[in-house]
Amino acid sequence: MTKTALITGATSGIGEATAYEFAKQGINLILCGRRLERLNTIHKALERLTNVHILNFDIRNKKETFEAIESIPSKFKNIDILINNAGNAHGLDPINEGDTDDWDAMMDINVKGLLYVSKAIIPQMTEQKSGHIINIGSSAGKEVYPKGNVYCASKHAVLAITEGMRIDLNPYGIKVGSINPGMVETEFSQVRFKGDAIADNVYKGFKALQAKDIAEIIYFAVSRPPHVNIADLLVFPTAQANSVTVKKEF
Ligand code: NDP
Ligand code: 8X3
Repeated sequence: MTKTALITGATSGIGEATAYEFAKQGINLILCGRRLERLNTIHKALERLTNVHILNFDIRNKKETFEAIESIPSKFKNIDILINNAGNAHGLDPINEGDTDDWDAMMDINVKGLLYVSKAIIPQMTEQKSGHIINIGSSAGKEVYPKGNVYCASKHAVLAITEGMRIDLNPYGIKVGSINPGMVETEFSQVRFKGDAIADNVYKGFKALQAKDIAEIIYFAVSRPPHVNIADLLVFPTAQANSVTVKKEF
């Protein structure tokens, strides 16, 4: 039976690559993000391969989030797969110099936004007694690195929420897992450094993971047989050993 997936943060990076990977596999798609133009472009590119519905909302906004998910047309209403991917780092500063707007953004988007989207979708999964939720965490959710403080906290929270979901949704046969990448070359650093030139150097001197690498892993996770749940997966580029050890060659 054809499955339907809702992907947050589908306008770039890992979310966009996952949309392409899922479309190739014929999975129906609900694609979410704030940048409407990008959603329209991706919609156009993928509608030849599968059914696509776009939802344009900010996951920081609780009301917008619930209304957007409520508005999903009946053809897409049965969501089998939820990919909680939307998120970013904002800033890289020692805790004593951190910007409270950055802290708000990371906790609001990476943690609370993920919870709002999940809250809106889980009831139909519990009713159907099936479903699959994948939360995109990070190596930063397993290890704190210098100046990573609040971003690392938000991703540690994603891991705790994933484990809590897996326990609480266990009676309903719902799979819950997290995929935790190390450095992936996306718009992530442009957002973190607010377009500053420093972002251009983050992935220089080594081969970082690409969004497609993570998308393929996400598809692997959702295509396992019913009795198999990838609960927690950590993936680094070969050049990276942990958050601070990266073999660079110039
Ligand atoms: P990108 O910046 O390329 O993508 C981030 C996505 O999140 C965009 O589609 C963006 O869409 C969406 N998003 C951000 N804020 C909001 C918001 N308030 N409301 C709705 N959507 C939002 O980065 P990545 O693809 O790298 O990041 C995807 C996930 O992977 C994040 O959770 C990130 O923390 C995680 N990750 C990334 C790593 C990396 O090194 N790149 C490593 C480990 C984890 P739009 O702006 O259109 O709303
Ligand atoms: C992103 C990984 O190490 O760039 O989650 O913060 S890192």
